Amino acid sequence: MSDVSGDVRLRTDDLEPSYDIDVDMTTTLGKLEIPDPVFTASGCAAAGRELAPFNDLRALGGVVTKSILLGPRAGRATPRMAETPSGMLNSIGLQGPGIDAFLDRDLRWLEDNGVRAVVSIAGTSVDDYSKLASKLRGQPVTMVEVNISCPNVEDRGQVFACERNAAAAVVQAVRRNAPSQVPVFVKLSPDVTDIVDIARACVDNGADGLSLVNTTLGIVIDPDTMRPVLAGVTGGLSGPAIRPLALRCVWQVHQALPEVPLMGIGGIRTGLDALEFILAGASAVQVGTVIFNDPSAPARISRELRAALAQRRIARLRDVVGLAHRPPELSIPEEPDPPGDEELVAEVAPHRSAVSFEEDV
Ligand code: FUM
Repeated sequence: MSDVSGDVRLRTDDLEPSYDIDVDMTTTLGKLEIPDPVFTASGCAAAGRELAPFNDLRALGGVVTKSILLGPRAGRATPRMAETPSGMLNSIGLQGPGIDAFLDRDLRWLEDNGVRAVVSIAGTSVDDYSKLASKLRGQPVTMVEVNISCPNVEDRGQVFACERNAAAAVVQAVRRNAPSQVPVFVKLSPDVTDIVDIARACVDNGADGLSLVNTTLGIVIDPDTMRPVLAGVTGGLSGPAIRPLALRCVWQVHQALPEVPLMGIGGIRTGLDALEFILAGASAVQVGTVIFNDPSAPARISRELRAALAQRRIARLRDVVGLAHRPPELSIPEEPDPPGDEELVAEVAPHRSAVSFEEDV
């Protein structure tokens, strides 16, 4: 699947820091301080085990597990994946072993290996979500991600993320039943007219943060069979093809709700892609589709992001969250000077960095 992650991968060697800056990659997600902003995205590596040979999972922000339902589920009929230009379409249909088996086997493995677990839950009713959230009490869970945006459900009415009251009801139920100290993030769909409206409904009803975005609904037709390629006909489009769409969602939600922590998701395959999401307002990113092409991508992207920040003389990741929203007249120089006595950008407050930088150089 060469095309899935794009063919121009930025090599780590190209981004070796040329400035002697020890970048602090710590990020804040709700009440949590996380040492690294790169997470694996739900659905691209089950519960993370397969990625362990390729990444130090403990060093990543965390592993977002494949969305889990109350009971086991076989998912949709095959074929359920198709390659597309710069992306792929999936219609897995929330296949999984059910919450009890997941807790016994997968969550235990993550705990035993010291990996921060972000447990993604999905259901077909508000009651499903309540029960799933209750099941997480007393479990080694770092965060909960509430997946209300899977496009591969039988009934579009079950895409709770497409309607503000439905989204609000699920979030309320999860927040009431989930362990109180565990941040609840809600994963939204880009397939809405006004994502800020849905984001606001989630936050007003107890979401601690938002994951932006899930896949967007697509279709591929085989010109030989003259039929849809996927047995389920439609599927969720992911990969670099949707990056500008996902970035736009992060931008809009950060602009409207700047205090709300966001995880950016959508076609991230390099450290510079991740940096775009951070600059748009994400405090962390999730890496998904690229893993099919490069299973070591999460660790590589983290290294590349660190190097990209060092090259820009940014000492703390958190200082550039949302920095692209500053007025254009406060631009930083395109080519930073070589290291010298200048103050680091990151020694001033976020969103004011550019001002001081300009004044200082
Ligand atoms: O079909 C699936 O299992 C996909 C889930 C999702 O995109 O949330």
